[in-house]
Amino acid sequence: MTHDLSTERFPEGFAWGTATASYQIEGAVHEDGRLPSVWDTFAHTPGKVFRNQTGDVAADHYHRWPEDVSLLADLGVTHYRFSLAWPRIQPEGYGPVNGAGVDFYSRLVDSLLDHGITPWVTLYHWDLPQPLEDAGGWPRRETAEKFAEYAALIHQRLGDRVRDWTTLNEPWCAAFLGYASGHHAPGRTDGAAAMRAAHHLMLGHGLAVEALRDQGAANLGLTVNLYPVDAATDRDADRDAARRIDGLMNRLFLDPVLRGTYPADVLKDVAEITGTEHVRDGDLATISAPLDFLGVNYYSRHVVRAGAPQPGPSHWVGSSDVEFVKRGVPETEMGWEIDPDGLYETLTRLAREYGPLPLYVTENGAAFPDEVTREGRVHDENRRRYLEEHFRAAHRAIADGADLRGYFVWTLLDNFEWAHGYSKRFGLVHVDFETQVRTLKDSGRWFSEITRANAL
Ligand code: PNW
Repeated sequence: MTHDLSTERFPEGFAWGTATASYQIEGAVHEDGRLPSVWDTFAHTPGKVFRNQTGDVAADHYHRWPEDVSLLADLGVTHYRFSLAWPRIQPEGYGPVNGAGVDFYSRLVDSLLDHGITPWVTLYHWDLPQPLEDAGGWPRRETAEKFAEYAALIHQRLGDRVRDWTTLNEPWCAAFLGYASGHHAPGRTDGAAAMRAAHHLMLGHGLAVEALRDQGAANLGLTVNLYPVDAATDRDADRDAARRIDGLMNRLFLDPVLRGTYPADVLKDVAEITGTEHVRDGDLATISAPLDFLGVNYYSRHVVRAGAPQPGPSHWVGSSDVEFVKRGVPETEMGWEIDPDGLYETLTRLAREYGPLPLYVTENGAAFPDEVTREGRVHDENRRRYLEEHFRAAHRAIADGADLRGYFVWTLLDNFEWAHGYSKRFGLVHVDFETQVRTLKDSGRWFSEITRANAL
């Protein structure tokens, strides 16, 4: 299906939003019964995060949420994607609901609805309750079952007002940064454990979808982070490196959900590291239960070549030899090359290879080192241009058949950027972490024109 779009209009009813994650913005880690997640433990372990910074206070959203909802209203968004902190809702990861924790999200949802903003809830954005990690974490099958119980419990409390649910954010990061390279919490460095974690994350997704469908949930999806992967040269070895990275990054998550199979070539690549004993009969049927949409987080492209295997932990399980090549194009502060065509390729590839499926860009954005001027402005033309180029790429993808229904900018507020602490600023709103003063950046002002016009 192709849409008849004039050059700058988006389809009628297109969702425009911003996205956030609980641990990155909330702070208030000890309040109202919340217990530690793996990210509290990790951030408080010396040497894991830039300058040993933590999410203890973050952007203090737990206390400042009314102001943040006003900012969303200023931005003119139709939707707001945020995640729930599992350790607020079930502090130990199992057992009864913590009412005070649920109340926080319940008030937030009510306020969003009062402002005409649709709440778009992510159930898991990496803050696993620490007791579940102590019991084995995602490499252990029971964690998937616990996740589905949590999903069912919170849906009972919010499902009367929240219609749109995403199970997991970026299972690739949770599995491979968390358990293989150890760059993210819980910081384990065991490739076999990471492969089991990947499967149990997908199983948790499937079990949660089953549980929410039983309760009549309307709009269910999964968010994955995807990259086009190119070989640096036509050499066979480099093309094979591209196949392997595409396998681990993209197909290992897309195929089970959208095709009900694991990519055979990836299982073969990792066979010496781990078998498939942890994949039980029926798991893939659970994982591939039909979805209402796929969420795509897009930041950059990978260009790779084969090299020599590297000693030490790698998040590329079985492919530590692969080298990531820079092409010399402009980068964001993360060192990620700016590549809007990659978003077009990602969205059209999904439509072409995985069939018709409603898509949402659930994250896209850029880190740049922003400063507030004496006049109280943040002139972030680089971020504005980054967003405009990516919006244009998305628009082209729609014109060429991708069923893209919405776009969430990462992110509303400058926040705790995981292992980079507060050193990377992705927000449309600047946060002074000394005073917690919020300042709408120029990119945010510009975005508010886009959301209102539904056009570029
Ligand atoms: C995503 N990588 O994380 C997350 O969903 C956000 O919480 C995060 O703030 C945002 O992107 C910006 O980083 C990623 O190393 C973290 O490839 C790391 C990677 C990709 C995504």
